Amino acid sequence: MGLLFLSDGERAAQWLPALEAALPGRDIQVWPEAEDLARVRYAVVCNPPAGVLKQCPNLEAIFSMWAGIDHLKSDPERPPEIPVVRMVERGLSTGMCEYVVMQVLFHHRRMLDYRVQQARNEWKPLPLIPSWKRTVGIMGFGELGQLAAEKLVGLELDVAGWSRSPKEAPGVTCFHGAEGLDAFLARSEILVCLLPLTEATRGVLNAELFAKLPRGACLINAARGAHLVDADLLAALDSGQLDSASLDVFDPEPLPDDHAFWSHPRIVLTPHVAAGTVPETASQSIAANIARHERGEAFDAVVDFSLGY
Ligand code: NDP
Ligand code: OXD
Repeated sequence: MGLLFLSDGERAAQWLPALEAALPGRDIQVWPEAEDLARVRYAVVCNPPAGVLKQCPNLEAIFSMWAGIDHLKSDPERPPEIPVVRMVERGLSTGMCEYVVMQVLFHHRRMLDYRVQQARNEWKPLPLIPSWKRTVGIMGFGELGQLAAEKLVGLELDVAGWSRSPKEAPGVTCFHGAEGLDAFLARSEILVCLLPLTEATRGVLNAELFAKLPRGACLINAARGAHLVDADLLAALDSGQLDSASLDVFDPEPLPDDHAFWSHPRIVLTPHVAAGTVPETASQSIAANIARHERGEAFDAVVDFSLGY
């Protein structure tokens, strides 16, 4: 009994050698060439085509190729009783740490202002704030948020994290829940969103939240486009409540050609590339999780659908 690789697009060529190396001797079938869905115990999925998973009578777990699970919406018939495992793996984590550190330093060191000055041939050093006096808030202090925070603490930035449940992390001031949000926002000069997209977090980056940040704060959104109310960001940039933003994710993607974000002078934009799953390390993570399950232990990183992540 084996594994089904179920994806849209051309991913199989990259993934198959990685899965075979991590799971030697396993029977691996690739959709749509799969011959016998009764042999499938585990499915590795990305935007799964509707109705395929329910045809696997012996399925024990669904591994999402991504950390976010919103792509599972493509299959409304996914069997709800089968556990879904989020992607947690070294390639994704290191990619996100790089992106967060890069963008935080970009804003901390006022690179947007220097770009404007360069365009004017203007030689003008701006005040330099020591890193320990720069406050950074990580909204969504989970797998990726905690790893990114660790790197920022290593750069001596003054880091806080906000999560649903209480957390502790060395060198980080931790806040949680609705009761901790205002104090967390009030001290976040650079706000990084790494929340999952759920009913509770959709549209959370809005005018009311921006008003609670220190004036002139910067926003970094590397989570999902639907966390952000686009018009509220534009208004906050226009009013000066926000100084600038780095956006990696959009709703919809690709960002439409005529969207105001493309040409906004205070927005730095990337096409959903903050981090990407690396098939080699992701396959090792899937293999370790399958081994855990086959020893009779619980899977790591199982999605709690009552919370939506
Ligand atoms: P985790 O599930 O590990 O962490 C999520 C964090 O958000 C947890 O700290 C959780 O709290 C917190 N959280 C969830 N809901 C709430 C809420 N209502 N209020 C307060 N805190 C909340 O996820 P990951 O760190 O692995 O990934 C986060 C997201 O990053 C993904 O869902 C995905 O959308 C995005 N992503 C984007 C990528 C890109 O390239 N742009 C790449 C990879 C991921 P608690 O700890 O209490 O559970
Ligand atoms: C993810 C992503 O969720 O790449 O893994 O966005």
